[in-house]
Amino acid sequence: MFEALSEKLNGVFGRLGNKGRLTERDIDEALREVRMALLEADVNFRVAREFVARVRKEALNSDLLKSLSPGQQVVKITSDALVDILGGGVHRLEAGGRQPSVILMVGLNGAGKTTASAKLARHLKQAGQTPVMVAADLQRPAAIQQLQTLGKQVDVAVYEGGSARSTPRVARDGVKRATELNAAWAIVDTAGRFQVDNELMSELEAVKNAVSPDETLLVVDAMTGQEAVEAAKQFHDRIGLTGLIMTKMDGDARGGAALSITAVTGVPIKFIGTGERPDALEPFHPDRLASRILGMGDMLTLIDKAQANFDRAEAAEMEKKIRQATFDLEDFLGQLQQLKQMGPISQVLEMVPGFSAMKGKVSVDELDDSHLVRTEAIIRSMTPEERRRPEIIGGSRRRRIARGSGTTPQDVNQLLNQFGQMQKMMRQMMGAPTGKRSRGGKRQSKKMRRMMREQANIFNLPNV
Ligand SMILES: Nc1nc2c(ncn2[C@@H]2O[C@H](COP(=O)(O)OP(=O)(O)OP(=O)(O)O)[C@@H](O)[C@H]2O)c(=O)[nH]1
Ligand SMILES: [Mg+2]
Repeated sequence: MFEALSEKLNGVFGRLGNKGRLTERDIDEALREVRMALLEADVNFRVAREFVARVRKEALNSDLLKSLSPGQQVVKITSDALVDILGGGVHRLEAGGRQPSVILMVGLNGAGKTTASAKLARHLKQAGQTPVMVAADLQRPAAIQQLQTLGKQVDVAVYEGGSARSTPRVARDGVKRATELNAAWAIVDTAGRFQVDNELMSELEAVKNAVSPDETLLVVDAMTGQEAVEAAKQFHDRIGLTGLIMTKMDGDARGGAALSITAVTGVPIKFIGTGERPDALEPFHPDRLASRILGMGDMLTLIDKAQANFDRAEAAEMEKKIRQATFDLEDFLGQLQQLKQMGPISQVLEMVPGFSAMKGKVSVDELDDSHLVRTEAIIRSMTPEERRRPEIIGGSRRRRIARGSGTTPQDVNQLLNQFGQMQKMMRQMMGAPTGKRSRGGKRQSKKMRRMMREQANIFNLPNV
């Protein structure tokens, strides 16, 4: 997401930061580049123009030109402006005053409505609330079945209207069913169209009148760029939206739609979709995205993800093992699996501050998912005894493991060496006896140890 924009902005601000003091001309030059970068990212031209004008005004009004770290202040002003155009704070789902609260999902064909319905259902369920999904797409023959399959995956009840042919009727009956089931939420999935047309809008108006939704969420495909923005304007004018779900952010390198849509329509993005699976949904945090774009990383989302995926008790157990230096390859395998659950490693790493600047300097081969898969295959080909005591692995065992995992004895060797180093590192950072004592004194090493431990807790994997 936002790779090109992020890279360009980092370049501009990097050059600016290298200058001691700034002149008005320096700022204008930088902002011209910022504007170009925004336009290349497919940001709506009016939004780009207003954005740059605001940053310029604030930069010149501040004491920036006299300050000693003007570059940093420009970044701060830009970051605040980005947060604003992205919608300010987090916009949560608003429950209505009755049971169930109704969410109406609308959008063009293929935007991701049905997938997003299931993702939302899962999200609500994880928050301890009971959702019911209502299959009110009577256009596409397979739509009901698609929702039912997803319902099974996320373990959420799906209402379907049988032979009923009236969409408002099915929607209303579905909400009634949700009431009977004592559900807190009813999520109504509707049919899409290839473009915004009168027929679609009339149908949605009728559904809206039938169920009086608390939330009317437009699902838009980030990859369609300014078309998504245009569609959002039309939907909002006609039926009134309370929020947006921007899907396929994982496939959208430019990010223009996300950066323009709220500024153009006034409707906030509530969630973003970052993959096809039901767990690939994130509440939208403008501040985190802004810092991600400006290359400041996104530790908060990473921590959220880590917390959602990691079991506290298990993490404590791991820490103990690391501290006592009994962390073995079996544990390592468990860690790899948890890491994989957080999403593609490239996406996870993108959130680490400074990683965008590091990109290209680190060997990608060491970071991509295929490396994880290979590592996993090697460990899986070991016997439990070998996983516990890798030191017993000699030449013939090595060859057997390589054969079993479709790798080479060198690969196995490499993994064992890396693991050995990792164990050594863990012992050092957890303060287990290493025989040596650094000259830096107690205070520093204590602080360092705490920092490392915190990091190890976040990743639950010390060598990333
Ligand atoms: N990569 C990626 N794919 C997504 C995302 N959301 C949905 N998709 C995919 O987009 C395609 C269309 O998704 P649907 O949920 O069926 O879209 P829809 O809006 O319900 O489509 P219609 O009912 O035909 O209008 C599917 O292949 C989904 O897997 C996302 O966030 N990322
Ligand atoms: Mg659908």
